[in-house]
Amino acid sequence: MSTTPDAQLPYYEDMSPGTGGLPPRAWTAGSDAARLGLGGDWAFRLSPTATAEDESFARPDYDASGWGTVAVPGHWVLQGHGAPIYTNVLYPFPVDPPRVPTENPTGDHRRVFDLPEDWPADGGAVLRFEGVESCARVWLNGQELGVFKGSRLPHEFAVGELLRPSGNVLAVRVHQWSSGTYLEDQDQWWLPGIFREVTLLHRPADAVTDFFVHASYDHASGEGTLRVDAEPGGRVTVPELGLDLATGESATVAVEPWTAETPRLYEATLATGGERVALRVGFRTVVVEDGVIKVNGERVLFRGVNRHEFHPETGRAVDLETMRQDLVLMKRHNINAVRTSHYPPHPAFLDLCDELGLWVIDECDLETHGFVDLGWRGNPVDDDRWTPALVDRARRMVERDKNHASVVMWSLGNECGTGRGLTAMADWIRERDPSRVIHYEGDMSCADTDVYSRMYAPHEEVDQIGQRTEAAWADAELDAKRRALPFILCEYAHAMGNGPGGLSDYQRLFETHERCQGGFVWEWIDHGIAKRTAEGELFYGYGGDFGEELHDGNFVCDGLLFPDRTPSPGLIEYKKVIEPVRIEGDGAAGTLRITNTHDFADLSHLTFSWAYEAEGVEVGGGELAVPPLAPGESADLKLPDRPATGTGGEALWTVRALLAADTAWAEAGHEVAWGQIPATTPTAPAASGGVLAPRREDGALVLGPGAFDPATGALLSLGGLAVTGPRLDVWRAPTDNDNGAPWQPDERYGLIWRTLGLHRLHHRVDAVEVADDALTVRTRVAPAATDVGLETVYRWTADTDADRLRLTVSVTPLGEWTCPLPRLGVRLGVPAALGRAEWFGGGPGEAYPDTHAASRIGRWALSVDEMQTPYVRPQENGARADVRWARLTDDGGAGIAVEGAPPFWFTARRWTTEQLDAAEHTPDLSPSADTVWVNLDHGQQGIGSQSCGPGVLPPYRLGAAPAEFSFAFSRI
Ligand code: IPT
Repeated sequence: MSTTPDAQLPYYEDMSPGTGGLPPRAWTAGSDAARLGLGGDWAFRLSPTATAEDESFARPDYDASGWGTVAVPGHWVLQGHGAPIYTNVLYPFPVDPPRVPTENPTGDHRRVFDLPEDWPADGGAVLRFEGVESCARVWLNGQELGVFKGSRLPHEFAVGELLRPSGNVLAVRVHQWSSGTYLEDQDQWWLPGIFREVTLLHRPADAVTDFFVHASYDHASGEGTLRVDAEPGGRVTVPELGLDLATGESATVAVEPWTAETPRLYEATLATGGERVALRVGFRTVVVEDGVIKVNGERVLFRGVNRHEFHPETGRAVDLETMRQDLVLMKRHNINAVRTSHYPPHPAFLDLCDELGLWVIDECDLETHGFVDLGWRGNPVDDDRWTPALVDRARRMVERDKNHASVVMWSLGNECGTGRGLTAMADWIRERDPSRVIHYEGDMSCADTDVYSRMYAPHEEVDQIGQRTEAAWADAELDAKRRALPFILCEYAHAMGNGPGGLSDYQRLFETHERCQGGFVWEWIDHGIAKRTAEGELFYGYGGDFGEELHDGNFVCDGLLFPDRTPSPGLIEYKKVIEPVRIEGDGAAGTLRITNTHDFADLSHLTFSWAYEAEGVEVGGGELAVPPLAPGESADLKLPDRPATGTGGEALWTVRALLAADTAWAEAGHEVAWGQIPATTPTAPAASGGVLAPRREDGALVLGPGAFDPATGALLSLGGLAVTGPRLDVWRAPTDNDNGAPWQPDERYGLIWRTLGLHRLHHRVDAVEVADDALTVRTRVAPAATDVGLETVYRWTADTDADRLRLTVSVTPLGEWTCPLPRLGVRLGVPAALGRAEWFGGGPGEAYPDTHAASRIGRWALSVDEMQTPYVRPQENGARADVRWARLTDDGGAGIAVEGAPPFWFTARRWTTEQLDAAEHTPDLSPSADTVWVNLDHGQQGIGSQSCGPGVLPPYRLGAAPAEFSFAFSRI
C-alpha cells in the first residue's frame, strides 16, 4: 500500500483512469460523418524520465525540427528508440503500487495537421485514440485536453472549439510506466507507444453518440428480434428484412441466425438527424441453460485459440491485413473461437470475427499477475481505491464492443487473483449487458462468473470436471454452484516449441462430456521479434536478447504460428484434432462412417472424395456421395469397389471432406477433414533365400554391401558409400516441453536426462563375433558416473539374392532406470550430398507419439533442409512417424535406402543433435559440409505440454524396457 496520499502523486502515478475525456461508447468502422486519420510520421523525442523535459513542446510555436520521428501507430522501442523488455509474470520494476520508477521512458510525440478542405464547418469534433501504452497526456493547439490510462482501450476528447483549418498541433506525452501498468502485467513484451490509430472524427449536430444493437434469435420459432437503442434517437432500416423501425422499438421477423459456422449478417443503417451509421446485424442468443452454454438453443464446442496482437516487426501495432490473415488462418485450420488474451483487440478485429465467423471471448485489459509471488499482497483487484479504474476498463470494453454478434463472453481479465474489484466489474457488466456470459478464470469459487474456467488442467481432472465430480474446493454451497456451471479451458495445450502433445486426448474429453465445452490453445503466435545477424540473416529474438535486467527467455514464443505467421506442426495437428467431420471405416468390411461434428451446419457445404493408394501411389479415386447430414448425425456408407492396384504393396483408402464452394476464408476444394482406412496390413520386408557369411578383405570385415571395422564392428561403408554408425542413440535436444516448468520438478526430463548424462553416452564394445550367418557386435552403452546402462547387440546379416544389409538391434536396460528415454534408435551419418529425402510413411510434417493425428500415410519427398522445423529456440524436431521405408539421395538419384520393421521414426538433419541442443537461435545452426545425420528410431518419448501444463500421458512415455527392432539398408 502506498504511504503517499494519491493527491500528491503525479497524474501518471495516481490511481485514476484519467481526466478530461468523453464517456465510452460504441465503436463503428464507418459513418457518413467526416473523419481524418492522423497516422504517419510524428516528430518524436525520448526522455529517460517522466519529467526530464518541460511541456513547452505542446505549444504550437515550439520548434521540434531537431527531433527524430516515429511511425504512428507504432512502438518507439521497435523503431530504434530504447528497447523492448519481456517478462512473463514479473513487474520489471519494484512493486510499490501505484508508484513507478524514476526511470520512466517518456516519449513526446508531435503531429501538425491541416483539416481537409471539405471538412464541415458546422458541428463539433472528437479526437480518438484507439490504444496508447501506458499513459498519455494530450494537448491540441497548446490547450491541454487531459490524461488517460488503459492501454488497449479507446479514449476520446471533444476538440471542436480548438480546431483550426490548418496548422493544428497535436502533442502527446506518453509514459511507459504509470499506475495503469500495475493493471497490465500480461505475459508479453512491454511495448510503449501510440500503437493504434489516432483519428479526428467530425461530430455533426445530432450525430450518433452511442448505440446498442439487441438482436436475438428464437430457435423455436426461427425468428429474430431486433431493437436498437441510440442516443440521440432515430431510425433503423434493414432492407433485406423489410424493416424500418424507430430506435427503441422492437420488431420480430423470420431470419437466418448468426453462428460462427454460419456467420449470417444483415446490412442495416442507423440514422439520426445528423449521422448515418452502417450496421451489420447478426441475430443470436447466448444462454447458460441446464449447466451448458447454448447459442440459439444448441450446445457449442469451442475449438479455440488465445490470440495476442503481435507482429514480429511492429509488435502490437497490427494492420487490418494481418488481422484478416490471422482469422483466415484460423478458419482454414478449423478454429472456431478466439479469446482476445489478455485485452480487447483492435476494434476492427471484432468486425472481422463477425464477418468470418468466430466465437469471441472479449477480455478486459486487466492482469495483476506480478502480485502472485507476493502472496497477492497489495493486489489492486482487492483494494477499493482501484475499483474506479477497474470499472472504467470494463465500461470501455463493453461500450466499445457491445454490438458484435461474435462476442459471446465478457472476460473480466486474466490472472488477477480475487477481490472486490472484480465483483464491481461483473456487476456493472451484468447490469449493462445481461445478454452475454461472464468469464474469469482466476476465482475458483466462480463468484462473479457464469462459466467455470480453468487453465492447463490435466486430462484426468478435466474428465472429473466433465462428470461434475471434481474435487471439493470450498464449502458445499459454492461447490454445488460451481458444479452446475458449464466448463471451458480458457488456456490449455501450451504450444511452446515442439508440441503441444495430448490434444487428441483432450478433444475426446470435450466430445464425451457435455459440460466440457472445449478450450483455447495457448497461444496463437510466437512473439519473436525480428532481428538480423551481422551477416544479415533474419531470425527471431526473445527475452534476454534486448539487454533486459529481468526476463523470461523464450517463454514468449509459445504459439501455433511462427513469428512470420507460418503454421507450425502444432497448428496442423490442432486442425486435424478439431476437424468438424469424422471419417472412420473398416477396410476389411468395406464400410465407411461419416459423422458431422459441427454444432450448426449440415454437410451440404462439403464434397467428399476418395482415393485408393498402393504404397502411397494413387491407383483409383473419385467423388463420394455423402448425404447432407445434420449436426451430430452419422451415415454408414460402403467404400467403393477396390481398384485393381497393379503395383501391389500396402494399400490405404484416403477420404477427404472439401469445401464445395468458395468462402470468405478459403477456396472451393479446401480440405476441411480427412481420414485414412487401411485396406491391407503392412508386411515386413520380404525375407530372402539365404544369408551371406562375413569375410575379411583388405583389413576390413565385409558382409554383403557392408564393410566394417574388425576391431569395433562399426559399419564403415555401404556399397562404397562412406557412412558413420549406425549406433545406438537415445538423446534428443530437449524440447521446451521436455524442459518443463519449474513448478513441476518431477517431470523436468530435459534436466533429468542431462543430469543422468544421456547426451554423453559411452559405447563400450564387448565383442565382435563373426559367424557363418551374421556379424554380431555386443556393446554396453552408458553414461559416466552411474551404473545404469543399455546392453546393446547389433546383429548384421546380408541376403544372398539382394543387395540388402540387415541390422537387428536388441536393447536391454541395465540397472535402475527411473525416467523414460528421450528416443530409442540408431543414428548414422551419410555424405552431405544426400540432401533429398523420400519416404513411405507418415507425413508430410513432423509427428511424435502424442502429436500424431495429422500424420498421413503416403509417399513424401522433401529436401533434408525442408524437413527441419525452425522452432525459434532450436530443439528436437522433424521426426516423421510410421515410416516403412526411406531414401536419401543426391541430385542424381544415387544414395541409400532403409526399410524398417516395425515402421520407424525417420529424422534427417545437417547438424548433430548436440549442435541442435547447444543452439539458442536459428542462426546458431550451421550445416555440416560433410554429413547428413539420420536418426532411425524405434521409439520416441511423447511431447506433452509441460512447459506449462501436464506432461506426457502414460501411453506416450518411452519407458526403458527391452526392445528389438530391425532395418534393411541398401544402395540406390
Ligand atoms: C498463463 C497466462 O494466463 C498466460 O498469459 C501465459 O503466461 C501462460 O500462462 C503461459 O504461457 S498463467 C500460468 C501461471 C498458468
